[in-house]
Amino acid sequence: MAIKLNENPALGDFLVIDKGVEVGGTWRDNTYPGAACDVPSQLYSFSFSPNRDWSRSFSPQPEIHAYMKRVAEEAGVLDRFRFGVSVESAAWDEADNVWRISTTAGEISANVLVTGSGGLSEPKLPEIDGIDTFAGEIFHSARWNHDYDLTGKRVAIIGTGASSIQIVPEVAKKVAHLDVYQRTAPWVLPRNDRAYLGVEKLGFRFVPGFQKAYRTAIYWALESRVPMFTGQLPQMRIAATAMAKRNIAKGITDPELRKTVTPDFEIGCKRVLISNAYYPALARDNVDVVTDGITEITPTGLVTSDGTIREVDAIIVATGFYTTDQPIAAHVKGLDGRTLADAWSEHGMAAYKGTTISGFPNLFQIVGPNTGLSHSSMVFIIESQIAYAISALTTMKAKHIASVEPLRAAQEEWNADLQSRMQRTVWNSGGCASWYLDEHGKNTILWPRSTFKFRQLLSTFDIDSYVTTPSKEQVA
Ligand code: N01
Repeated sequence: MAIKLNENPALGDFLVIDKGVEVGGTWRDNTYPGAACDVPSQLYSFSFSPNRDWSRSFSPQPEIHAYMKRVAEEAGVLDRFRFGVSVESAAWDEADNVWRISTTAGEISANVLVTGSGGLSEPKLPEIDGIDTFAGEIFHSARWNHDYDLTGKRVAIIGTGASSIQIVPEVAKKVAHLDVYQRTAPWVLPRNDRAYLGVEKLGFRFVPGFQKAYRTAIYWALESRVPMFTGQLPQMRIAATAMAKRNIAKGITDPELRKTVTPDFEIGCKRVLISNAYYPALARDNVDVVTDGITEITPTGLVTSDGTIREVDAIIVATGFYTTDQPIAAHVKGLDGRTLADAWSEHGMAAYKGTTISGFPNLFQIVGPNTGLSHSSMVFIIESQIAYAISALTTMKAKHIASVEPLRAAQEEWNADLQSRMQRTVWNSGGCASWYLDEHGKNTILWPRSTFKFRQLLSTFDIDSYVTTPSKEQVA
């Protein structure tokens, strides 16, 4: 967003507030051993800034973070960032058509507010009795304590999601013993990860069009999987399930353990994970998979429902993030002083085109409600939303408009269509609980159509779907 605003100076001045110490978001915060992207590298980069230097087909976290820092630096936008500053509140001032924003570094006002605060940014800790009393080392996967050496320690990891399955193989190699607390077994497909060949790297760098063609091929390969999730081609799930079961059989020989890690819901219902190292790690002598629920944590260990106490030196909490209750929502106040959290309290998160929200003029959300993907790169969605916001700002400038707010009817129509499509997706009907569903069982996270449809629907700012206020000079 900063780069695109910088490319359009006529749209006005801008400032980026980030509570972190540098750019990178999730790739700055998630530094756990084994952290890597499960979306192919070529697609996990900005279309306007291809990375010729990816070392592998799936990039490790340090490379992605370095790429992001380089892109921001080369675009010359870093001096617009204020790092280490948090937004405490942002309130829409209807009289002056500005956002009044309180930050930990003082007050500012802005005509337009864009939130890029992330869908998976606020760690969610499990509510387990006694967790605060644990006397050993305990940290969340997204707040890894690199000062604590796990070598030779007895360790527990809670959770078996995307973060955990990347952590387990790395940690298992160095600890004395690892207990993996599995509440729900995930489906895990093989990861076709490999180092790029020298000839490919040369191609990316020197052959015009090669990298773009490579990226396009990956885009369509991933896009072809949409019908598997959205219900048009559920048969695709049969092949995927068989592949996942082969992955279990390849990594684990013990029939009991194979059974323990075989999920009992339809593939795709939760995020499909990819790893070649996870199952072999679970099969190691120094690793146990624990499926009895954790009832209590004592100062020295974890107690499960069967009464067993397992003593450990450290607990890794890989229990995910606040997702359907967006952390920034309590801090953003729109018309009549209503917060986003208030607006969403009854029926869950909802927006127009995942980006703008009725009752919240001049607010744009990057990665807003129902923009998430389970099959492709979020960078594609993010770029679509940024283009939409830039188109809105351009329209506002050209037409001397001070504020835009989506019509309630337009927002309702958008969400009614979206939720009716959602009914036949595997996320809603596949027999699992996941972070895609809110407390009412409503999927307010994912986009239930193709990504090219999303891009098409957001290709230009559709002012007819908005309530607009003319700017003061226009009125005068
Ligand atoms: O979190 P999760 P994550 N007691 O919410 C379990 C992205 N990501 O950090 O399934 C016991 O998926 C919970 O169990 P259950 C990606 O989009 C991407 O792993 O709810 N267990 C689950 O097993 C991903 O989907 C990459 O029954 C408890 C786990 O904790 C998203 O981030 C890498 C529990 C949480 O899994 C989140 O992944 C990593 C409790 N009280 C992450 N509470 C890439 O490669 C929760 N659990 C790009």
